[in-house]
Amino acid sequence: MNVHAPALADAHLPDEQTTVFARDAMVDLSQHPKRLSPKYFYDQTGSELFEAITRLPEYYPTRTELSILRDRGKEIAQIVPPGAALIEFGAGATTKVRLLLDNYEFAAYVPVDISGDFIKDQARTLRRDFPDLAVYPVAADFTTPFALPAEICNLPKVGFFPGSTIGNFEPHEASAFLRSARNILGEGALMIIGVDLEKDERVLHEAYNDAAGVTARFNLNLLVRMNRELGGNFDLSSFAHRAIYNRERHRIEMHLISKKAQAVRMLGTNFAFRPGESIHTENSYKYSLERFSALAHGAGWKVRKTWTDPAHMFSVHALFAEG
Ligand code: AVI
Repeated sequence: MNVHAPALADAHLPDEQTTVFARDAMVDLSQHPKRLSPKYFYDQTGSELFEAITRLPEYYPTRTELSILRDRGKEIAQIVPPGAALIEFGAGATTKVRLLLDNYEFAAYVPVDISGDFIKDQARTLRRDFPDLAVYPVAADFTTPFALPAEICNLPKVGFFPGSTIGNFEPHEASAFLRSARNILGEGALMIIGVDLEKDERVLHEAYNDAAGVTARFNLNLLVRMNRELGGNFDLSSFAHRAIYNRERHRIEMHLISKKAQAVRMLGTNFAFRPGESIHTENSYKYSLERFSALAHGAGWKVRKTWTDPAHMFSVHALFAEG
């Protein structure tokens, strides 16, 4: 029996996803130190807040990656084999993939995302704008093995994983993802991947502690979600957003810090917080070109080409799956 069933019924969303969220939250908030998975940032509000983050003056990754894809689009297109299928791992706004589709005639586009509805909508607009492009959406968790559509099995494959989403994986998870992507795409495939770079710590600090407080709202939205979906009673004014750069581990860490001693009740359980105690909500790893290249090599990829912006803020790599 699900012991949390009454609390979940109160939360009015007793579906399978909520049950998984409930289980993860219960386990992760019982750890020392407490933590929550960053995958739970992205409900409707969280996705909108993330889109707002990408437009912030302090948040350089999105516009820098876009500038690289725009400026180097032709060079990227030159190494793409003719008639290839473009497979995007996780599909957000279509802005980035359009830059590749504009520069090169791919035969097919395969967006892979857990949210089937989202990619179906996306497929509809891309089919309208690129009438010659075959679009085959795949609803799957791209971090685990999935099958590519049979229609593209004979086409050359180009993976696409922009946004430095790989930075939100622990290094061993990043390596496992690259290895799995290589298995899925197969020998001879290319992979275009965006990776955020190490840089001046003040720049990193500001990017994750923006003056308008959008990143703080994005972080605190996890508590809003637990209150709404899991019947929690987190008092938002009693937690503060904190993002720090951990130099030894090359990562920005996001935390929610309890401003006082307090007890929070959720799913029939009390969670005690000490003043200053943290819930660790996200890591965003920053790579040097050398460390990323070593990671890719270890997962069976060869770095064929790397592009950065003039200020070396962000990098885009073309990886090749050698036999
Ligand atoms: C999605 N991901 C690459 C973002 C990042 O920069 O790590 C998520 C984010 N967290 C805070 N701001 C943006």
